Amino acid sequence: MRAPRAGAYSTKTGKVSAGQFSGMAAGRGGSHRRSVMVAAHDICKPVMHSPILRSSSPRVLPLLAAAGLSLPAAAGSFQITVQNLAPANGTYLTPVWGGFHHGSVDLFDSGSAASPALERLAEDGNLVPLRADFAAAAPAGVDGVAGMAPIAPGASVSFTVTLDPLSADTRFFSYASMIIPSNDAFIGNGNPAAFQVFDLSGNQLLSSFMVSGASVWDAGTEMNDELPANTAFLGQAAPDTGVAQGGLVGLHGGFNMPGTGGILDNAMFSAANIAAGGYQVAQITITPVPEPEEWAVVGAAGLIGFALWRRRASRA
Ligand SMILES: [Ca+2]
Ligand SMILES: [Ca+2]
Repeated sequence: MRAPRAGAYSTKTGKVSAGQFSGMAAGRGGSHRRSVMVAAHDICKPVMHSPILRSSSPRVLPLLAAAGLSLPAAAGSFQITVQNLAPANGTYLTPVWGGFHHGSVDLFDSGSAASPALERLAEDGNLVPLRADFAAAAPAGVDGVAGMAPIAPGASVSFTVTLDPLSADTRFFSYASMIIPSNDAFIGNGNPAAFQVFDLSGNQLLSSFMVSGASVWDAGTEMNDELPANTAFLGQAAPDTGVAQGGLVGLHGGFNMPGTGGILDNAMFSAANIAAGGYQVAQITITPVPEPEEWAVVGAAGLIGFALWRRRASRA
């Protein structure tokens, strides 16, 4: 048991107010940088897209490609959406952090002790220290948080950022979120280069990936006793409550067996067995958002296409 700290994530009722999370998401500043280590589980089934329309704005590519037109690369808005893929009575997620960076922002290494910031994320869903570390490690990076409260199975949340696809400062993506309920389970990529979103020409390489139950991490900072009083989203009443583990970050491997009074014995989480075959935790998508003027271009392109189609149809 450690002393409670402010910025908590937990209640006796299993409900958390939006205010607690919006506060957590706000902080930046501090310092943190660690070595790079690649783990196969960091990659979590990326869906790679072949380069599309070189020298074209990714914001309007799908529609312009259909119309046979292209625009020069430019900065624009991108929406990052997180869907909780857990089944009913499965795991929830704390608000999901996502950051775009230069490729060497290292959140953690499997087999090494968690940073203080990762511990706060994994035990309480507190993103303030992690965002501070990110700001220090990637001063020209861009980040945001999806969701303001626990994200239920089936729910989708998102945030929007402005990115320059040609910038080396925001070419790579990292993410992190706590699995709830749990002592210190989380999802995230320890390999900073696991998710390259743009190539050197600004083409979008990655638009979506899934996170499976088999790739859930244990921060190694808190014993997995799953006692309600120690477990966020069950009965934990204050942050940083639990039995210190003193371990290393590693794959979680699943909750305690049913019948032991743990998470899976709670009716609300009877289907939260992350170790079950095929269990999916989340899907994360990164989608360009057309600007209003681009919709006008797209609309014009559609009219041109329609006119060409009519001309061809009338000749037939
Ligand atoms: Ca643990
Ligand atoms: Ca705890």
